[in-house]
Amino acid sequence: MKIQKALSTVCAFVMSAVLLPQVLFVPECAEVSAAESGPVSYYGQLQASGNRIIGSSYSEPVQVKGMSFFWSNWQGQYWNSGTVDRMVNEFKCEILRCSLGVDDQGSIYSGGDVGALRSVMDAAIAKDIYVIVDWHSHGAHNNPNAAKSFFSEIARDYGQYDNVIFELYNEPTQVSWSTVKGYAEQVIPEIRKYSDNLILVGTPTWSQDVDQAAYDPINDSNVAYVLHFYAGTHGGDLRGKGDAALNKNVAVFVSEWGTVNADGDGSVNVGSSEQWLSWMDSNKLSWCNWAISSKAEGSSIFGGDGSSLTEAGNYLKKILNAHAETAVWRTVPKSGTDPDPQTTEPDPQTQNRERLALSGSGSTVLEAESYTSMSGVELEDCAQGGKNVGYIESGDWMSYSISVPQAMKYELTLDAASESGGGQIAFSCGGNTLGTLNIPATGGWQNWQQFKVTLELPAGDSDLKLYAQQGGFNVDRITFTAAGSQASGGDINRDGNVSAADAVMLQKWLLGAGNLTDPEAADLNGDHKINAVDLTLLKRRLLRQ
Ligand code: IDC
Repeated sequence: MKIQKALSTVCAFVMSAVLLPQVLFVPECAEVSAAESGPVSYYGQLQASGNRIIGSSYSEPVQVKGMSFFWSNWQGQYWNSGTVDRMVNEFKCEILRCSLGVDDQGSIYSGGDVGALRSVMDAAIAKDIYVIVDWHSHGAHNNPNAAKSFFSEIARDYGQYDNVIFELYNEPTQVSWSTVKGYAEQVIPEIRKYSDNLILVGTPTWSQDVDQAAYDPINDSNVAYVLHFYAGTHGGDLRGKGDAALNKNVAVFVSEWGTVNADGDGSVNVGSSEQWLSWMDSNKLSWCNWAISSKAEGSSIFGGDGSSLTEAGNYLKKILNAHAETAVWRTVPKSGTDPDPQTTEPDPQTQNRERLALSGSGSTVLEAESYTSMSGVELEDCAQGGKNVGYIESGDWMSYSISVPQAMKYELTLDAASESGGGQIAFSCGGNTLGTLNIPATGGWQNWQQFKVTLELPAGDSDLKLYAQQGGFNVDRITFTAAGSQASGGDINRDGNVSAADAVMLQKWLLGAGNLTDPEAADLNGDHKINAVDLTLLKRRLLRQ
């Protein structure tokens, strides 16, 4: 059970103060208000999903942006809630990275920094933003035990907060990926005892060889690999490594980047920074910039007086403020939440729309235009009669109120049309992605074909969302066929249909003749045996069809 961090009441705040006995928080209680609701309440826990990161309450790619603290042992004066508040209020950070100073032998420079780390984490949680706990070392693999005990303690105390992200190793230098991976495989289980939150793993050569990690990924379902760059030094070659990793379908996280040279100094390289920023935007890569510091070097956002903004500071503030203008959590009400009654006219097409009750057997047809809410789509006359949903572009979605008697699999058959193909739909309920479907070209915007996907729908009332990861298709109707545990089966000869030919193939095989092209599809009742029961189930299903 995750603890909700929408700290909308003082009560909730006191509760977290009790859970985390950091007395430090308590004097701030009075300041907590409903306005503190931030990206974490909106997106939920961050989760690696293919080469993107999504949220546990938001099934589309999430990109969050913010700043990195400097080495705690050298710029500890910023490690407090005042800085967190300034970063959130003035810079509009959605994430902060805490670079806990750890030496090349893998030991914390100053044990006292952990207290400061905790107070920064508490402040970030109170602000409802994400916070990275970064084991900021160039030699962490030399001392896995130190990292294990540190992360175990932090995960125990903070792992239940969706806000928290664990970064195991800032930047390995000249060590092989297998060494880094071996280290990570020792530390990850310590965290997993308490938390399934996102874990970031640094990569060889100052976290540049993200491609090497992608070729030999870690066996854990919520890991992203770290890419660091400095715009004054790095360009297209390093982006190529990032692309290679993404093409291997792993999640990538830019937990640190600089506008300046790789030594942390020099002036802001605006041209190169813009190229990197647009590359990160197009790949939905989350990032933190180096650094919250007033050390006399180009990457510091604060000047010698400790508070005024440097060239880098002004630049970062501008970029982060611009991001805030379009950040989804600030601008888009959550689907399923009531739009503001003062400002939104009821949509005559969707008001009074009834919840579609799906039965536990047989088929139910849903007209695609009977959504209860949508974003970006339009209706048009359909060659199959009535209307269809059209003009679906990437990022558009439709949501349908459904009700399911018990959690079970349904085969969805979409009547879809696409002139040029490339469409990709993600189906989700309550923010959980249930499955995806590709829509290839059908030869025209009104040339309808049927495409199938099997989804396990949750019991009770829910909102089923069709989200266009890639647009360029129309939908006319969706047929739900209850499939119980047999949904994915049946297409034994893999010709794309469940038909009498499949029953013939299964029957022959049961009689000792011929092969099953897809033996898994022949296990219709999912009991891991293929026998006459499966044949009977298949025949019944064909009769129903
Ligand atoms: C740098 C600081 C610099 C300090 C040095 C110590 O900017 O003042 O003397 O650390 O090692 C990184 C590292 C980050 C570096 C930064 C700039 O993660 O710790 O900070 N950098 O060199 N990777 C690439 C660049």
